[in-house]
Amino acid sequence: MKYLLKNGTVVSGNGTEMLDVLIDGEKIAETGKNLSSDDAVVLDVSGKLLFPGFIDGHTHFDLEVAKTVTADDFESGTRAAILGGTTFVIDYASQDKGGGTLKEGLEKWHQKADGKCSCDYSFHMSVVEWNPETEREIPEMIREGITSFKLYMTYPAMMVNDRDLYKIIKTLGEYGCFAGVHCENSGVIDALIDEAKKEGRLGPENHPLVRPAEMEAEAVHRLLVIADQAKVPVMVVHLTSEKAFQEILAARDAGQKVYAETCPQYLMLDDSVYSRPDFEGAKYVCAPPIRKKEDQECLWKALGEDLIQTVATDQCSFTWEQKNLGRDDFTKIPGGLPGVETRGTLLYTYGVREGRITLEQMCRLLSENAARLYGVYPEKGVILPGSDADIVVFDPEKESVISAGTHAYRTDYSPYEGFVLHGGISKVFLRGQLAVEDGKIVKEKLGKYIYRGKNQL
Ligand code: DUC
Ligand code: ZN
Repeated sequence: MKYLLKNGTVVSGNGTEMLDVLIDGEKIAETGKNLSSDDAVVLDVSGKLLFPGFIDGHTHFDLEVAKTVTADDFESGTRAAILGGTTFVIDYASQDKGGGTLKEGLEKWHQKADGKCSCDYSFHMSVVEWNPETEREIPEMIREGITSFKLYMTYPAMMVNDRDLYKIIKTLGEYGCFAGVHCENSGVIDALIDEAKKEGRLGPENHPLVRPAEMEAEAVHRLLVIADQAKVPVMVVHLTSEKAFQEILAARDAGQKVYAETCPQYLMLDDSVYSRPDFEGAKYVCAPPIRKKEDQECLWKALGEDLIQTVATDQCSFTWEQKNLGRDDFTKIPGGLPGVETRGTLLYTYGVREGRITLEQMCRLLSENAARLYGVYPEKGVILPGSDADIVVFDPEKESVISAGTHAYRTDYSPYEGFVLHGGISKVFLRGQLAVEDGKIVKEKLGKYIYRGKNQL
């Protein structure tokens, strides 16, 4: 099937240009002025922005958290993703603690995802235990297209100690791979939780108090010292706070390569959400927590100065009933928020339109940088001849209001209820197939597993 998109504005990481785009089969065949074709379906996209399909490098679909499972699995989650212009998600597969292998983790995640996805998908691999067998499995993972890994400095079921953190980071570096790391100081957080419980402070307003920004910054600092010793680049995932950001800047000033990712919830919301009445704060419980207004402003400024490489979602959704599992004890509230459906439109409305970032930066943050980092550039992340025809036709004039009544998630609330959006997704092409039209999925389950190469950023 061929499509010719006429008169759109193609956005890339380094400019915008009015160009026609010819799609032939799964690929972009040509871009240029005044293109014509005898056998293509011609679509007039004047006034629209054409972005390379958005890439979300941080999702959790069908994940067990706090004795329950996320409301959205790969089926509903990737439907929401493609409706939001995301054509490629990278979810976190995981090894099980207590003798699990990486291979078993990968098989488990393929079972969760294969045949269910409406956008392309891949996995990072969470390494939660390090032993000679795990080490031997790293090249096997690379052959399976997994070139990025995840490490946790918190959560007893997932975290690795500093010795293993160093060993894993160093080994990954030997293979040209890197890890994204969840940075929070586990021990002090546990102690602060003990204090809160002893004092009978059990409501969600205590969640940000037991996971303070200082304990994120401490873990970021420690991670970066360890990665420096290993002489390997590393990524801080879901960066939330100015204090942690300062640690990244200091390491970069000293010559270290450090990547950073933040998420829409840390840009759009502040910690007053935890004090909302009637247990509403539970909806916003996630780790690390949502921070203060000053942190929010720091993160926006960092995006505008190209000091954060990507905005991913950390999508991890729960229903209100699931959040109520922690009614009597905030530490039992399953942590996480939905996000894949509105990442692009929120970043456009509150980033580009507010003058905080440019269109080119939006393209780099949502698409191009992630494609380079996660080893799929230039197949993905750019609109160029030979690239996958993953294209978001974005209408800058469309207006809407976020509401749980209309969203695609299986959650019965939205953390962004009532937020106004300027700009919306008109069409989405996934490898040349029209998957979304007028805000509706017209072809589903087109997604395929993507074997990734190595980081090029
Ligand atoms: N944080 C969350 O809030 N949920 C899932 C994983 C994570 O790190
Ligand atoms: Zn996460």
